[in-house]
Amino acid sequence: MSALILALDATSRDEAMAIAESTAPYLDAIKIGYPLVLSAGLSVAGEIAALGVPVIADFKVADIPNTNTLICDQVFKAGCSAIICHAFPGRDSLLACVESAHAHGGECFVVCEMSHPGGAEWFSGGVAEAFCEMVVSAGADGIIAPATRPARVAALRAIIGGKKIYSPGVGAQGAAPEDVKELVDGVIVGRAIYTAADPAAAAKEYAKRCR
Ligand code: NUP
Repeated sequence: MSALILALDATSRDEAMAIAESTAPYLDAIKIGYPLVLSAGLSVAGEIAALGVPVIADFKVADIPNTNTLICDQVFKAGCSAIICHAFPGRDSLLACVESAHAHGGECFVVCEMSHPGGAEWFSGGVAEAFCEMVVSAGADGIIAPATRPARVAALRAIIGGKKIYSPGVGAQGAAPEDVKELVDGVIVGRAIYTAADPAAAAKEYAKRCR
């Protein structure tokens, strides 16, 4: 059983808000990122949060510690509840994100292995495991791990224990909720919901399949 998180990568504010409003009753969170924020502005985070749905900012933050702090502080001030960061810049950079998140009562998630085919080229060769160790030592709240490779999700779960796993790759990238719903805390679904003819009906169906 897992939560359902909509990846709202629509590129217009009005379209995004219409989808957010109609799907909100079936969602546990909405993930926003560059596609929406670069078109609609960061204020869209507050508008979505005002619907009563927690907002996860998928900015894959990957800079020096000071810049990471500046980015994360803006994200949380805008109304987001969680930030997604990269681990490869190092433990100090990740720690800056964790500290900003926790100072604002939010959460920090770390990309440990990506869901697309190329994600297996680099992340799968021991790198994801090293990132998971860093997640534990830096006190981050959870990881992003691929629904497209459930065996890898299980391997990473063994390292992070009870920390959260949010898992993209369901729908357009080919995985099904049933592939990972018992292994993860949240399934992330984007195009299969927001480009559906009836996004609310699609969200309702995915929510049922995550339970
Ligand atoms: O490994 C990752 N894979 C992935 O698809 C890490 C991510 N953050 N994502 C994001 O999840 C991706 O950027 C998109 O916002 C969402 C998946 O969307 P879709 O493939 O379901 O449309």
